[in-house]
Amino acid sequence: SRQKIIAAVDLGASSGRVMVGRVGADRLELSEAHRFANEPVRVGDTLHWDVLGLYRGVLAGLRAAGPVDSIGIDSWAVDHGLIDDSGALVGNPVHYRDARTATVLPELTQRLGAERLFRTTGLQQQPFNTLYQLVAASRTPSFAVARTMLLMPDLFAYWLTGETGAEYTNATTTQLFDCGYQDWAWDLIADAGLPASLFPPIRKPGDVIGPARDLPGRPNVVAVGSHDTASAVVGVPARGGDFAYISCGTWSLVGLELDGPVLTAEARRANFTNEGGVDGTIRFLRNVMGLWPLQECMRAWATDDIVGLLRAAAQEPALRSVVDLDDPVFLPPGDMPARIAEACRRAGEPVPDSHAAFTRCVLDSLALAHHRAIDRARHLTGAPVEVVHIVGGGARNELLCQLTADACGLPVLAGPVEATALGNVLVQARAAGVIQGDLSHLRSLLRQTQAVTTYRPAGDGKAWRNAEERL
Ligand code: LFR
Repeated sequence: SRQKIIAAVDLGASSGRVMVGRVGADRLELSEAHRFANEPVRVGDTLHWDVLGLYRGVLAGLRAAGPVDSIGIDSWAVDHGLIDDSGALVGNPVHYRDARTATVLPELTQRLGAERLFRTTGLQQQPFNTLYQLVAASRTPSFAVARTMLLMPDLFAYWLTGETGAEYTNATTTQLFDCGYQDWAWDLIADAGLPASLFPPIRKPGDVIGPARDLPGRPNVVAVGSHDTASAVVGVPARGGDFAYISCGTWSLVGLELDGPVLTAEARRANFTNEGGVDGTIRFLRNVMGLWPLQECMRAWATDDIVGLLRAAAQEPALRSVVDLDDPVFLPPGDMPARIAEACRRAGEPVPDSHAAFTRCVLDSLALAHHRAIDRARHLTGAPVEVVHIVGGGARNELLCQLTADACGLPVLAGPVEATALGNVLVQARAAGVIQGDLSHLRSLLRQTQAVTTYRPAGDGKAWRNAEERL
């Protein structure tokens, strides 16, 4: 039978991977060709991505993958490189957790108006939105020679193919894309003082970008949902429409798949975002702090024994200390245990006294935040939610999945862990013609081929309501 071999490059905030998918009408198998660390580098006051190191990992992975029919690239959103007339990188791309935009967000919001920003772009307010990053960059000397802004996956696609463009799903995360007109928000761009010429033409998931010039066989690079969360949502093995999803990794992206944006004042105040999904869907979601606080605690403790930590955390008393993980104090890197302890102190919660207690505090707080976001999403849209899908690395975290089921009072279906790579592969497979149909069809192939674990809610939710009150 007809089958394709497809490479998915998936770059996450803590690691990158190149996965190989084998896809046929009834077949979807994924294996890992290469995984590499993504380690940001602080130079002076600025936190950078090591983009050349990442590109080295991408190339090594694509070589390890062997002959493939096509390649798709996704990564975290909003970050970008600027290139000059000759195609050279202007400066080194900056990490979205860098502090350079701290004063730009309030300044621009004041100047452009929060309502206008939301009505036009549908986007949440985050200090790291590309809008604020570009305005900060525009005040540096090198900006004068910048000609084109390339979002991360588009930058790597450019290095592979020589073609420039902006993939749609990721472009919608910039806060510079008009969710009504479905093009760059030219008026906003002008009023922000940014040159229109910086923004390349939009391409859609499934579009062929061009052949990878330096790889054997010159396979085509194909646009996918290049925002990792867009690919992850494609990779949710949902049956029907009454589901909420949590794409859980460094972030938890918690929300619903909708047909159109929700641009109410209520949605804006709740800091929900309307991001563009594959096939014209809207990802109506909230950025919840995710596993980042735990990752940062582990970095501070110099341990990578996540299994041991989770086992110990499961033995800790439930809901002893909870913190509001939506608080932006948790956003930057740095001594996370100290910040959690301080948040507990301020809120009158017992300060965790062991690694296990800190871990439990983060997971209880995260499950609460998951519930809060799902509840808000339901309320803001009126949409029914019967089941919560958890995909991404967090789907492997049994304690978190159970706590989320308990906090939400809903069944949690966990998996696949590699939903992002699977969503990336599926969109390429469809572009290649080896599978057909809409998202529900792609998802039925996921349900046939990928393992999913069910967690039933335990308890009556009272303890969770009480903890919620304490926040
Ligand atoms: C997840 C993610 C989120 C985005 C954040 C920053 O990896 O892409 O969707 O808000 O990273 O880019």
